[in-house]
Amino acid sequence: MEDFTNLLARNARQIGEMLDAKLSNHIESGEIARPPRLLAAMRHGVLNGGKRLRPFLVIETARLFDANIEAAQCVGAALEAIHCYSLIHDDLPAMDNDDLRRGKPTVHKAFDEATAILAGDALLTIAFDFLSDDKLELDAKIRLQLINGLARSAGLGGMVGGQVLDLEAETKKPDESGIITLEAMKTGALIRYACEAGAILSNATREDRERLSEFGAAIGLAFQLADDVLDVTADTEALGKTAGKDIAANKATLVALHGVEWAKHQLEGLMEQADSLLEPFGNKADILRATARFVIERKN
Ligand code: GRG
Repeated sequence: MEDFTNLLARNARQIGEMLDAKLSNHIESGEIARPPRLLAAMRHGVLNGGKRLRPFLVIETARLFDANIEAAQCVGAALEAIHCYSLIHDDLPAMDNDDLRRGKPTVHKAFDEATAILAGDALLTIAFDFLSDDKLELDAKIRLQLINGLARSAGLGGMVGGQVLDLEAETKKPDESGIITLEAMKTGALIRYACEAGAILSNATREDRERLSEFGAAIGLAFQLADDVLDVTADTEALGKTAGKDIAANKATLVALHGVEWAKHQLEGLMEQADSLLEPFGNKADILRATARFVIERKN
């Protein structure tokens, strides 16, 4: 297998190119004008060196079923647009109030707060533009399932709902199951969707779809747990965002509750769970296994 880091970097380049093309100053049919400052803020929030892990998961789960990779890349780009919007909004003074993202000034610092809010809004809508565009060749029923799945994982009962629970947790500490729910929603929902989307667009069986959704849930939880560990153990330069914020804010995380060693043990348990869910796919799932390992061991 090609070195995992190279694979991830190549995917990041390809997804970056798709997003770059979508965020050009070319006016698409149905649009009236593309205001340059808004477009520049969207580009700042998107084309700034993310890992593009969520699109990678869509593509690699789709590969299990020999699906059309161009369609998977398009679904991945839509998902990445939503992920980038969530980061722009999360960094705002009303939420995490952060100056640094991916090692660069956050969108509201480089532009202003109103522009950052609107750049996030327009990235959310552009995700649905990607998925509904007829340049994306997909069976209508599959397309609707993809759109519906994305809306539900990103919205009220998914990422946005999780962010609200996270904000509420600042004043009323949740118990362990509350923390797991909020993390499964805030961070886990999009990662889970990424894995399920690969199966949906491949028209996989219900069983395979559920299996990949469970795989996504396991690595989504691992992703957040690793993030909480990094907040304690890494420095700001390595992270590309402010380290130590959870402790400073006395935030309720599983790491705050049980400690770093417990979290590392849990991460290994989640890796085993991910491995066993991938078993029926044999060698075809090697890249997904490596992705789970990467999530657990990541340094930023
Ligand atoms: C504001 C609606 C709204 C939602 C925000 C995603 C999120 C919900 C908040 C982000 C808070 C945070 C830093 C959570 C930790 C997990 C996470 C999403 C890390 C960033 O994702 P990566 O590592 O980032 O995939 P890159 O930069 O590689 O894209």
